[in-house]
Amino acid sequence: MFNILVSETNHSLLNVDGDFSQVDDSPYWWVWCSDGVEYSYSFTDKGILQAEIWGGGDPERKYQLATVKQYIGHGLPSAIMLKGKQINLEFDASILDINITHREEFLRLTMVVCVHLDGGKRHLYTEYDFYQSPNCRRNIFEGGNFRYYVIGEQTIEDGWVHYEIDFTKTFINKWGGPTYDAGNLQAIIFTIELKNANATLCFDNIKLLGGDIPVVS
Ligand SMILES: [Ca+2]
Repeated sequence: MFNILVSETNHSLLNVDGDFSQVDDSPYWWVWCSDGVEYSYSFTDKGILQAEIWGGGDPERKYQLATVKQYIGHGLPSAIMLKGKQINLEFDASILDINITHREEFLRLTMVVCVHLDGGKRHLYTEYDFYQSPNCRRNIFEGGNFRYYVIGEQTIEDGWVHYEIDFTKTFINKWGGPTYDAGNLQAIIFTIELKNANATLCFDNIKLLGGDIPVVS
């Protein structure tokens, strides 16, 4: 288990339906995939996203995307200003299937947190990878509006794996405190990046937890 969580007692749950217990989960979870990606999903008492693409797709792109996300007003509250807050993120993930037999494969399974700056003019993506394929590991670099952590090397055999992330600490490590204080959390996004690959990802018990940072006087 990846755990760099600060133990906090005053935190409250910020997101709705992280356990997929609603009769209709669609008001809280949104599925989006790149053109050319074949995909299917189901929301029962958990979320399942299956995605695949073989050949085709945009030759200029290293990979395509399949995503399931909660965003402001859609599973998340209407605003989450980061300044003065400590935020933790927890989730359970299970990889049901992977096929990366193609020589030109690319596959990455990651939980992404999107933060907006300047009223949405800039989007910063902090990504927590729990699976990277061999070609992905060779071809992944930080830069621009994207930083990442490797929080696991999960396999199908692992079954359900629980992750706990201190979002505040990990964000500040990558982007700095002033950027944190200027940001607002916009979305949490289960993401499959893929090319010439197939993956089926299962997820449950996603908890975005926030509390006030105690003021030291
Ligand atoms: Ca559940």
